[in-house]
Amino acid sequence: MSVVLSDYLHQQTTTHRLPENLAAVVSAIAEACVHISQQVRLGALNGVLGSAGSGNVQGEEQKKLDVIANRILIDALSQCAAVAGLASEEEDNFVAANQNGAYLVLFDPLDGSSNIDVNISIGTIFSVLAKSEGVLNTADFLQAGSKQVAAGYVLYGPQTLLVLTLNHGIAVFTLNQEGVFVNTQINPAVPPQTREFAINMSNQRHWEAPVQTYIAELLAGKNGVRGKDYNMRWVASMVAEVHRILMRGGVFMYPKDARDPNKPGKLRLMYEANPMSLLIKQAGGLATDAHQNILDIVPQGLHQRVSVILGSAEEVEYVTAKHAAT
Ligand code: AHM
Ligand code: MG
Repeated sequence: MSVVLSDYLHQQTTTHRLPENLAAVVSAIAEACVHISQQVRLGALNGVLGSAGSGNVQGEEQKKLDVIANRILIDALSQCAAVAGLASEEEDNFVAANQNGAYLVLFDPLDGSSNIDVNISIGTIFSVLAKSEGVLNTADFLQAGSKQVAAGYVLYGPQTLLVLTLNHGIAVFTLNQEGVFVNTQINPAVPPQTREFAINMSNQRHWEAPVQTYIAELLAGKNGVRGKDYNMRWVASMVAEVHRILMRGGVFMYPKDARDPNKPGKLRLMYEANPMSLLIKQAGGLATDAHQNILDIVPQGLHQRVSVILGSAEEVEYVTAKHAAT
């Protein structure tokens, strides 16, 4: 008999004492993502492609679907009594929800925005934290990734998949025709070694020396110090890249570069790097910012950016060690 998301959450409440109100938060996120998936699938038929004509707090152009997905998540999660507050890539400040809520949800409503209009995989990334007592403020959200009580993503690709961790392994669900997430895989494992890397090569001239050296070694293949040929992929959708790595290993990098000295990377710590790092850890992989484990970083701001190197543990250790040596 197939296990659907509500069965899985129920099992977790008994086997791992998952609090019922946390199960309710995860259900609300999943429900919202089913609605987002419907909008993504219809595309031009629903007039949802193209630019929204606005920008977000990070000065990035918003697509119509960025705005729609953000609204769907805020509306759905505000109605969930267990949610105290929300933080979104598309909102300057946190959004207060329910006074008695016990959890905070941080999300990138539609990651990989540059792929929306060209029908390539995109996704929603989410992170759930417990809220401490007292009046909600930004500091409540600034917890290290190791404190996450749940994290995951929904990939809108050839199939819509929910990939979830509650800190006890990973469960993968596939959205069926009836709009129900059905469990299709348990505990994917990232192999420690790999022959596949993902980096935006067009930024090569801006990289720091250790990344230059590392990628040159991979490109040298069998003839170089690594002694094996590597393959490369770049989807420009972090959700798709992380999913590929969870399924077959690899290393994904969006390193700090010299384009804007004020930005320590492109990706955001709280709702991109942290949830992905927890999933990768649960699958036996590793995620660092080239110096330390991403999950140990003490956050300074809701929209803080960070360098990201994640995936197969031995490969991530190799790149991180290269940075320590210089
Ligand atoms: P977004 O949140 O504005 O969509 O940006 C994040 C995305 C990631 O999904 C992806 O890894 C990266 O940006 C791609 O960047 P680039 O277009 O520089 O290759
Ligand atoms: Mg994003």
